Amino acid sequence: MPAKPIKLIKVGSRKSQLALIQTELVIGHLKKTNPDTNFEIVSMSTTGDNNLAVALSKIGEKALFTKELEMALESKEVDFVVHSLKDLPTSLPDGMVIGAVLEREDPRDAVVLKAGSQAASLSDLKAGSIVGTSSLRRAAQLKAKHPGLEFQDVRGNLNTRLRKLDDEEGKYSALILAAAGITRMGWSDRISEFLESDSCMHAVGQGALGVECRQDDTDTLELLAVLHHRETVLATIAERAFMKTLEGGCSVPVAVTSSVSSSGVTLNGGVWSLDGSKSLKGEKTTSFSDNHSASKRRKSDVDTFAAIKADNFDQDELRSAELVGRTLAEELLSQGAKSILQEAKSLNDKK
Ligand code: DPM
Repeated sequence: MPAKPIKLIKVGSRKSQLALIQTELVIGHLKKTNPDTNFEIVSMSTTGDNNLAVALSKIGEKALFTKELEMALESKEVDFVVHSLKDLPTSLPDGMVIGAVLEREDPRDAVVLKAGSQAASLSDLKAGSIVGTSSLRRAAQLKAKHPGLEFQDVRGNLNTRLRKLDDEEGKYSALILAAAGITRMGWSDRISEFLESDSCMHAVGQGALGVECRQDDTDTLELLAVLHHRETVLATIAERAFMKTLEGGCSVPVAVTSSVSSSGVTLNGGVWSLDGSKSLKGEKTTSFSDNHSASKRRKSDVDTFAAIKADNFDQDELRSAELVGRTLAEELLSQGAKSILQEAKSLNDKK
């Protein structure tokens, strides 16, 4: 009997160790249910990887870590691409969708101290200590909480950053990083403190993996759909709808936390000025039983929510999640969020 033909799927990934670990993780899940399929990783560098000297928030391109990979998708060089969901803009290029959002790791930010540090947390650091982060979101929130500390850019992939931190001659006393990335690298023993939402809310989508593919590639969408994690999908749709309505990107301080219960989605979100002195925060809950008629769209449009396509879940629930994000953003905009964000944007451009 002739052997069953082996199907080959090509998977795009950035070249960093973390990106490759995340890509292997997704492939590992898919291999379990698709034993007759081979997966080949096609890795490439992106604009974000190639501009390490320039502050992340100043490269000025939203698709910083995704553009080259999306071109490979478009030309069918690859069938899907694995990303950290927080690096995926809330609007994708025409024809692209997020076909899977995997169960979220701990979404919190974490403090990593210089090797051998006597401190146990940010509060223990001496006034004037330098904390490395290129995230305006982290710096803005933490400046307000720790006025004695100095926040400075640090670039490079996680391996480079840890090396810069531990360098005895180096200037950094601590780094703020996503717990999820540190954990996936196997370095969770380096985490000294987890930041709770009262000191630093996390980024939109943080801790979740998103898989991008072509919207019309029904075979790949079907392959990926089993990876979708319902609660993570609902939470990240709410967060991404919030960001999208605020028109935020990585050049403005926007942060969230969210939770999903059996009855609905709750979103906390805020915007900050760059120095953290001004902020607007709010909380909103929507119930799955709410009547969605007001936001009903034509059937043909109903299938993506902040670029996430999850046909295997109740679309009314996804609509609820999108609504909570949009409504909270509209509420903050009506209270003056726009001027805080515009000021942050223009100050950051001038820096
Ligand atoms: C985005 C930000 C950062 C990354 C901005 C932010 C952090 C940049 C920095 C949008 N992407 O969070 O406010 O600290 O200098 C990134 C990391 C991960 C995905 C690393 C990290 C791993 C965690 C995950 C970089 N993208 O945040 O420590 O998968 O969610």
